[in-house]
Amino acid sequence: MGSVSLKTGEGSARFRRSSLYSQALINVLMLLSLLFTNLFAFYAFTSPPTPHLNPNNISLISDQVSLILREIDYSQKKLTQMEKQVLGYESLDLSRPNIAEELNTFLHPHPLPLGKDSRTGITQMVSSVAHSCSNYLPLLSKYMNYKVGGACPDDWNLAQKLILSGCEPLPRRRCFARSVPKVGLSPFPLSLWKPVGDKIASWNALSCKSFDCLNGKKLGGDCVGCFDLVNGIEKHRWVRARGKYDFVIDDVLAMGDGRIRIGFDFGGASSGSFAAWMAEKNVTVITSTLNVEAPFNEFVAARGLFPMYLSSEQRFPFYDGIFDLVRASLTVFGNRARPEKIEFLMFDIDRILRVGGLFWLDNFHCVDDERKRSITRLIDRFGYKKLRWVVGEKADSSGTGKPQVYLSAVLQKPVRE
Ligand SMILES: *[C@@H]1O[C@H](CO)[C@@H](O)[C@H](O)[C@H]1NC(C)=O
Ligand SMILES: CC(=O)N[C@H]1CO[C@H](CO)[C@@H](O)[C@@H]1O
Repeated sequence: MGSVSLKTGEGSARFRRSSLYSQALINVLMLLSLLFTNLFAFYAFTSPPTPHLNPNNISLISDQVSLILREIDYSQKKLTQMEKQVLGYESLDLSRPNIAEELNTFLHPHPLPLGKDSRTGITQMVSSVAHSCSNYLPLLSKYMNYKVGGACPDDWNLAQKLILSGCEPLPRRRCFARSVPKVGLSPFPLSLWKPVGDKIASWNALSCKSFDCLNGKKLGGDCVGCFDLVNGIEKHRWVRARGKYDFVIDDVLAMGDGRIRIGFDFGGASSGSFAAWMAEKNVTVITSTLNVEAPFNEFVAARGLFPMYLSSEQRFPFYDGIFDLVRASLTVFGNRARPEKIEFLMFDIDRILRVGGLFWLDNFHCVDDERKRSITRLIDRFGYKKLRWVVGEKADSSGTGKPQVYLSAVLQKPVRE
């Protein structure tokens, strides 16, 4: 693991985990470099002592010492360089040609006008950009190439591509976003289940141009006809169980002793129906969703609910221990996600849940038995109280005929020392 330092501004450094191989390689390099410099020093200082030391000898020794120091310095630089290459990223080099001026301006640190702040000790304000952005510098520069104070380019596809590549948060801040007149918004709580008109979103970058079109598509595992608020499955989901893996909201709320007031719905692609049901129970739920292939965020907002545009790769932007409930759907973990990825998420979910709060793992799809065992082991490590735990096979919805293993659970966060 290494940290990245940007030439301008400190990155909100997130680490791509290096493979065991590259980690081992770095260790070996480090060891070799240490060994060589030490041998060199050993040789230099143990060469036969001279009986008659004169000024010439002394200058010779000092020459040798500075040679050694130069050598050490050189190997250290070389090592850092190699480490960066092995880890797959370089510093964000803003001196490269064709870098958008606005990117430079954004990342330039701004000294505090009154000098050092006595409470925090900081002397300058620094804007951040993720270290992964450095792998996509030409794209990022294209994204940052806009007229300050003018209209933002209509390039959400580009922005989302950067975000999904780990370049998050994005640094664009000084242009006017496209404004879409939101025609036909309904008052709350009528808005929760009232069909949303196509006019509330911009469809430019999308292949579908209406919600009707989207309803005919399978958008991620969690959204099948999810924009159909009248006849879609979401009209019954979480209130009427389709099988033993589906828990109903009333049951889960009862497990929270009537103290479930705020929640976080962390799904892959969501039109906000879980939050809508919860709103009817007077529970405020934030829905995290990207806009992959559909205007999910606009749709959730049009229902009078709180959408959050967030990829699953970043640490949740919430303080510790604040949520009464977190629901995570199957899609967020991804069928073939590495175990570490699930661990990153679990720890973060644990962090934002309050003691006594509930984690609702909703229809987690285990690709195989090993995945089921590893998620079970992981959950056990957190010491949650298993209020509900249902695991077993059900017919595959994708139509391969092979039964798939699913896990649904409601878990209560324990007091921890
Ligand atoms: C939600 O809050 C309103 C206003 O306080 C109240 O009238 C209503 O009964 C509450 N609904 C539920 C399900 O608790
Ligand atoms: C180790 C070394 O270089 N010793 C030299 C020190 O200086 C005297 C006189 O100049 C030489 O005779 C030694 O060889």
